[in-house]
Amino acid sequence: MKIMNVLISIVVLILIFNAQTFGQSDKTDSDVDQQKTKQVKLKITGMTCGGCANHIHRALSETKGVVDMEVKYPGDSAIITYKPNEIKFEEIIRTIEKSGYKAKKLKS
Ligand SMILES: [Cu+2]
Repeated sequence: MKIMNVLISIVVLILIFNAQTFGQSDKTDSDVDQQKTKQVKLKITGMTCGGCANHIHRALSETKGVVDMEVKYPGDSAIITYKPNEIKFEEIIRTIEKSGYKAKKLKS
């Protein structure tokens, strides 16, 4: 029974240690937030209702490196703010295509 207690303490210690390292990496993430972002305008095709816009919005908001997004329906366009050091423009396009729509860059 004593061994069980020791084991549990070790597991708890490991958990606390991991939580702290995660906390630290969060800090460095917010440092990255200070870095410059890029904004791109996209023409999106294939949206047929507001739900489609929500669908794309959700896919993008779950994508690392995408800071802000505005998907317009009607209007069939999107304005994406992203961190070029975390995500490539092509990956954003691919994310939208994976959701079932087509996207291409609009001249700004
Ligand atoms: Cu729809």
